[in-house]
Parts: sequence; structure tokens; C-alpha cells
Amino acid sequence: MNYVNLDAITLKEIPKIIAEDGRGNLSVIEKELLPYEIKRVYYLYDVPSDSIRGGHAHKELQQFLIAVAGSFSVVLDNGKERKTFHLNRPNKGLLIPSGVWRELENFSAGAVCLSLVSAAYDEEDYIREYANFKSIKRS
Ligand code: T46
Repeated sequence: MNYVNLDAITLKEIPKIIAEDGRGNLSVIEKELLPYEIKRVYYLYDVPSDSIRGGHAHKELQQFLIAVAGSFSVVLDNGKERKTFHLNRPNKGLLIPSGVWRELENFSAGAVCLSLVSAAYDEEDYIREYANFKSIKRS
């Protein structure tokens, strides 16, 4: 599994269309925004503020996370260092490549985490033991 440079991961702007007549905003994700075809969409909601979601890495799957409502933090870990991102705007998303450990925490009340992913659900793609992730990264 390749080394992932966390410095290369930043929040990505999602185009926003502001209604000139004050009807509010609309954000749109077209295929050029992501480096993969979206194969599945799921979302996390009603997450208690003390819950930690994620806690795994993916072997192949790539994903784009958006706080479509509320806020939460995403801690990414490449096996050597960690970096924390705060997602709190519906027009910014976090593109997570494969081979990165992730933990989602500090969910605000009413937060919704939308996830646009590159593959169908496959439990075989998950690395759910941190020690296992570290040893794969070392090898
Ligand atoms: C990720 C974070 C952000 C399914 O049956 N189908 C699905 O598409 C998904 C995503 C999950 N599940 C089942 C598997 C488990 O029995 O739903 C249950 C909860 O899944 P998990 O514990 O993996 O949930 P999270 O929130 O810890 O992780 C999920 C995604 O699995 C993961 O890819 O990056 O959200």
C-alpha cells in the first residue's frame, strides 16, 4: 500500500450557485470534480456527539465526504502522521484516497455526513484493525 502524503489532501471547493433573488444556494457536483465515477452514496446522521465513526482504512475505495448539514471532524492517518479536517460547509468536501485510516468525530447536533464513493460495499476492502493497518503500511 502506497505512502499517502497528507499535505496533498485539502478541502475541495464545490461550486455554489447563489440565487440572485435571495432563494438561497445550490451546490452541484459534476463528474469532473472527482477522480472516480460515483458508484454508491450513503450518509451518516443522528450521530451522537461522543460517537466515533470510521476507525478503518480502505484498500481501494476512494471517497468524498461533505458536511451537508452541521459539522464534524475527520482525522486522517497515513501510518506515520495524522491530520485533522473540520467539515462545516455544504460547499466544501474532503477527498480521501485509498490507504488512509480515518476517524470521524465531534458531530454537531443535526450533522449529516454525505459520502460519495468509488465502489460498491465490500467488507473485504476494509482494514478495521489499526495494528493491521500499521503493519501493512510498514511492509
Ligand atoms: C467510511 C465512513 C465515513 C452497509 O451494509 N453498506 C454500506 O454501504 C455501508 C457504508 C455500511 N454498511 C453496513 C456495514 C456495517 O454493518 O453498515 C454498518 C455500519 O458501517 P460502518 O461501521 O462501516 O460505518 P462507519 O460510519 O464507521 O463507516 C462508514 C463507511 O463504512 C466507511 O467506508 O469511510 O462511513
